[in-house]
Amino acid sequence: MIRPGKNRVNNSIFPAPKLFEAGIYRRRRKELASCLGKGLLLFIGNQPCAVNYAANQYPFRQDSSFLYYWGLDEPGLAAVMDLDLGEEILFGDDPGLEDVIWTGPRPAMKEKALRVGVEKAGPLAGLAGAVEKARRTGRPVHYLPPYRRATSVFLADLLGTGVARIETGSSEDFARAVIAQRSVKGPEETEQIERALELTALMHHRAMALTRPGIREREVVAAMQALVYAETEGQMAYWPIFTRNGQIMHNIRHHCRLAASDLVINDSGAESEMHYASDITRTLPVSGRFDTRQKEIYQIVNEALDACIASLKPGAAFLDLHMLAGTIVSRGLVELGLMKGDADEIVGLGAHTLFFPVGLGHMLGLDVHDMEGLGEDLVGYDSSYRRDSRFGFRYLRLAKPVEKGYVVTVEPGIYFVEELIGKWKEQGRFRDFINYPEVERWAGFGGVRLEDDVLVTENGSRVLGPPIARTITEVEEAMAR
Ligand SMILES: [Mn+2]
Repeated sequence: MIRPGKNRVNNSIFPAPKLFEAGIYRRRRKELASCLGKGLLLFIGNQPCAVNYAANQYPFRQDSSFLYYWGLDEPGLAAVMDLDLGEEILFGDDPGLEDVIWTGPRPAMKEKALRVGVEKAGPLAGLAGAVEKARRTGRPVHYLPPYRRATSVFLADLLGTGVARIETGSSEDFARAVIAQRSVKGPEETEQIERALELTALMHHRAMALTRPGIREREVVAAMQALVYAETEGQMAYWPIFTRNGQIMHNIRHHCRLAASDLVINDSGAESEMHYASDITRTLPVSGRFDTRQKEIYQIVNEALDACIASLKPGAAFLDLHMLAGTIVSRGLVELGLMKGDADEIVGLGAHTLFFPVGLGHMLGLDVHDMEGLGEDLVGYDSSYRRDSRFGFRYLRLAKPVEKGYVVTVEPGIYFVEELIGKWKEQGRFRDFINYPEVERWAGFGGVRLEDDVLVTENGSRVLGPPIARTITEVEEAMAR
């Protein structure tokens, strides 16, 4: 359990390498090789990313698939797996004296390669030769879809083609094999996610204690960021959402001052030291006590979250859980007089998407939307679950059945998006199911979202990480602290 300020300190010039034991990376690569037939698998690590000029850089974030198979968390690396020769080579440059002067000493490539179970290492300039040799003998060169333009340009130079061709020419078989493997988390990975969640629990409880009328959103965000940096020197897993305008799904502005009547959505998570993400949402009454309306909506969302977690097990289609959440939301809104009619009929037609227009959740791992860069449909859909193009369904990131070892987020919500309500009312959309005059009386309510991170187990599921106040009583108690 993380206690603030009690983490280990290492005063040598080198930070301690944050790696799993070499055997884990070796096993992962062996399994990948056995899934794919012939040719060369090319892995391009991320490069430094300039803010406003080359030497002023964003904090470095390694590519997640590179981290998964090769572990090394620094810029300027690439790797190949030669499936025909059974050979693995890591490419990267040893630091020269100038590098040492500016950025300090670093271990040699050879030494770093051994830490992740790779015997051959060479300078980055050698990569072109390895690729050229494979292509001369007519063997295919596979790479994963690039999501940074710098990687596309690097690949275009390497393969002697244009950026546009690079961006459409990645290997789907390679991506599918990586997704199959990364979807099922090993115990070393769920442990990392739980470490991120320990920090996230501290963040959320700190936010609960700080949130009060008159405070600015960014003050609370700053307190959460301070915790993450002090404990891991790392980053949050994504830019935090902390807003009184929680009806805006990805509202990353923090400029507002909170008032007693507001609800505030806190959707924020930390990265573990080895870059595994957490993704937690809580909704707080700024006054410290939920009023009647806030309680009513909150209870529905909380019930939907409990029901979906209880139904999560191997073989359960995530789309069915999404529909279950929609049914509970609809039933609750009918009871409150905001909707009319039968909950199953409402969900079948999609009328509830006025209040719940987004998906129930997504995969979680090294990326907060895990593996989304490899192809959202490849991650969340399969041959029997195709993306539904209707409004309110097309945003679903995950629909297919889950398997043991998957880690997913479950994040139902109820949102009052005034522009959407206005448009639907004007069109008379689902007027048999939506009580528009009543809905309009809730203008300015905002939104409620609750989100936990859940591991699919042998027979069911387990909510990962330490408990984070979620019931009405727990949240009110945490806010009173
Ligand atoms: Mn999420």
